[in-house]
Amino acid sequence: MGKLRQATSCFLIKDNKVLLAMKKRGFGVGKWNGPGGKPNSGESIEETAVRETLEEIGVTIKSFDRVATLDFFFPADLAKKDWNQQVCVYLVTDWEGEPVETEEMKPAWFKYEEIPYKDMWVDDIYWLPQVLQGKKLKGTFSFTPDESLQDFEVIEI
Ligand code: 8OG
Repeated sequence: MGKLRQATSCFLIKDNKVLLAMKKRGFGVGKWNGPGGKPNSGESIEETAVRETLEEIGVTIKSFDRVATLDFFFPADLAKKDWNQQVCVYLVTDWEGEPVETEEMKPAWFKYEEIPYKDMWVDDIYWLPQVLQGKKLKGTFSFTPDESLQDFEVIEI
């Protein structure tokens, strides 16, 4: 198997709250998530994280910490093949600008105990709480054809 295509997801943190943004179009539409996406050609994964966060919620990241590397695998039929990817997750504690709604996403702050996991990717509940507790993780998730979780492993690194 070749190297997984990479993508990013950034979570802004302030006063024990996390910024989630409702995805308004594309992959993951209708779910709360951190801003993120895929690299343009020649772009590093860190550059991607910064650009996508600016494009999607209007905020310029000043510093961030890579907190999780998550590999996602879907059933190998043609329709889903393209979905396999590695998502690099960052916590962001320093940025410039106020989060704003864009064509792509609508941001909102959530207390940790009020994170709407039922309106997020099904796997998020297995890693986001630990990441918010300060843990660094590596995870592998596989999905069934109807996009529920088939199997997963999350380890602290
Ligand atoms: O560029 P595009 O909008 O297609 O990128 C998809 C975004 O969704 C990208 O930020 C990575 C992120 N993402 C997945 N799968 C999962 C997942 O299972 N959980 C979370 N929280 N984000 C995911 O592609």
